[in-house]
Amino acid sequence: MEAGERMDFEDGLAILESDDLLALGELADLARRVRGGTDEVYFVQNLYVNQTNVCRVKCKFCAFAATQRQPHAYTFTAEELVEDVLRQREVTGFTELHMVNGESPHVDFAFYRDTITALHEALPDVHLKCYTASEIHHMTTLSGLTHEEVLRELRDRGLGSLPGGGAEVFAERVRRLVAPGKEHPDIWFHVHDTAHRLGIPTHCTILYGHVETYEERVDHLIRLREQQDRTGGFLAFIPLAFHPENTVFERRGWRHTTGADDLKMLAISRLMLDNIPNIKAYWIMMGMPLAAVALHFGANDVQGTVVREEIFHAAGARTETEQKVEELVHFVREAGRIPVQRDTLYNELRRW
Ligand code: V47
Repeated sequence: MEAGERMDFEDGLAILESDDLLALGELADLARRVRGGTDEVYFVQNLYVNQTNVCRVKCKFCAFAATQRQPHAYTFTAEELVEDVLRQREVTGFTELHMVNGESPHVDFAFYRDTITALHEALPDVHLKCYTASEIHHMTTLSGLTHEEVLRELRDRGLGSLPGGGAEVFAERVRRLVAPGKEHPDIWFHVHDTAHRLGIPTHCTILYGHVETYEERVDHLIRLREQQDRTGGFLAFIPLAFHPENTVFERRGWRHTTGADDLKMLAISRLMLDNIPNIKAYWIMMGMPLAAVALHFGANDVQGTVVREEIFHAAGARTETEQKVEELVHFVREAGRIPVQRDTLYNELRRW
């Protein structure tokens, strides 16, 4: 690794099979530094919103989705969404709007196009990080447009980047078990490939801690690394730990991932993804104390202020949903690192 050699599949497997957690942390931290990383840790001031939880896909890991007929189903119009976001803007500043939704079969492409137009008009300075690759693909099935046509149209109306969800685990065996209604992984990659070629940066994720094997985790990381070699448009990687509550897996007696597995996942991400500059310790998922440790296991970003979060909290997350800027600053300092507030594209806004 110090010689700059790329880790291969067997190396990845050996890392996941290792019990020496502290050595892995040290190795991942070293890899981060060897590739130019410093003591800086990034965060962004952002707001999470979900415009609809209505979803056709029925992924077994998801506790957020609803069918149109369920009493808790909701779909906000573009006007309602803008009104809500503007109200929130009076309470807290944010430079990024992060939006992920269900794949509602009851809307059309105009719904998405008009939403981006309205958000951009209302908040011209806010970066719109909206719609996973799965949602972009859903828009093509609703409209008959291609991925490129959908992305161009949304970009021209103000879309800034795509969040990294929908990746889950790329191995077909796993997808068939946990998300049989979801698009094929090749489609997920085609959306990101197209976005990168259109100058739209994106994020990427893995959802781990359910039915996947270590081999399938490593395969997932290698596929992302190969995509990044081709187009270079991934800004960051975020490992997402599976939360079982209110899913069928809870009824099967499944538990949350352990802290050790979360740290291992971050370390292997840093070690294998040598071409993705930023690895996020997602505090919503792991809580602040473990996220502080994660900063010594290869992570260099703690996502952001968030404010409201539904997907993980529907599935049993007990973490807060908001961290104030001062809290994030304090937290990064306590971990022995330098807090840097960034915009979505990792430009430095303020150093604390
Ligand atoms: O694809 C759903 C995950 C994703 C559960 O780009 C779950 O910065 C754990 O896109 N337990 C959607 N995970 C959210 C998403 C996202 C999240 C955080 C950061 C970013 C980013 C993007 O949420 C889904 C799925 O992988 N998810 N249900 C669950 N029960």
